[in-house]
Amino acid sequence: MKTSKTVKERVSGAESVCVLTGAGISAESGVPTFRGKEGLWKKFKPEELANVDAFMQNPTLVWEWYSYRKKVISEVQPNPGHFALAEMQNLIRDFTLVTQNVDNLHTRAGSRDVLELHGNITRSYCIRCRKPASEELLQKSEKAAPVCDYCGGLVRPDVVWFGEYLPAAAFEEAVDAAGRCDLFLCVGTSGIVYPAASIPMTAKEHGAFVLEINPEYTDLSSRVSETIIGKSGEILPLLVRIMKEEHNHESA
Ligand code: BJW
Ligand code: ZN
Repeated sequence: MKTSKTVKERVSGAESVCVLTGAGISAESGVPTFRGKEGLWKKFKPEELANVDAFMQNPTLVWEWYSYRKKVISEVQPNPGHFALAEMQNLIRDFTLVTQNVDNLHTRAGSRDVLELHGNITRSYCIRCRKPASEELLQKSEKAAPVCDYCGGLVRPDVVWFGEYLPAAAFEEAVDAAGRCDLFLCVGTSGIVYPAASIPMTAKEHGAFVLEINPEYTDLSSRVSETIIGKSGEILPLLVRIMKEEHNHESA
């Protein structure tokens, strides 16, 4: 890994770390990202499918799309990038993991208290009474959006679509953590979807070292402290190794 002395110093000396992940961290597990060459949304623009109007106009199309993605996600495993972040949580006194991903892979890798800004595809709820849909109802509804057992309303995936507010408590906690961390990691996100993309800048404005990890430069690259060009499944384990060395020094 080609890193500057500053990166090593900032990583090894970090006492409060906040991480923002995007679809790129799950790419090495086999979950397609949204945008770009291999992007999930080559045929449809994200804005066209991931909004409530699209769902109301064609619930079957949108539901089928989410059923397909749920199936993909259920068949893959967390990768070394997810596991490295789970390990990092045990090394750092004040650690916050914020994700835009809906795939549940951080939790499956052992991360605790993950702040899920865009929801979680494994859950669904009724648009009328807001009650969560039972596993039994979801099991038998692969093709068409089911109706709620309680009120007959349409059931939708528990994710955040364009034009919808992010879960307020999770977003506030993420902004707080960004404001107090000394190291902020921005991992596998194109940085074009707001308000999530504003969180690294909050960290920077409060004096954190903002380190981006991505195989390509992004909309955020010119505004972060440094970018490491590389895959998260390769770079994050190296950062954990640097943190562990520091840990061993301290306890020696
Ligand atoms: C690797 C890799 C490897 C590859 N290792 N990396 C301010 C300014 C402008 C616009 C707005 C603004 N505020 C709000 C907006 C509007 C809108 C928005 O941001 N639009 C932009 C597109 C311009 N935002 C919203 O509507 C948000 N809500 C909101 O603001 O509420 C307030 C409000 C209410 C009412 C009216 C108006 C405002 C909600 C946004 C919800 C986003 N939802 C989605 C879908 C979730 C459900 C689902 O999964 O289907 O979330 S869209 C999609 O994009 C998904 C993702 O979480 C999100 C971000 O994508 P991400 O993760 O960055 O993925 P990619 O594919 O873009 O990038 C992958 C990266 O990985 C690439 O860089 C690769 O290089 C890299 N990579 N392999 C590491 N191995
Ligand atoms: Zn209902």
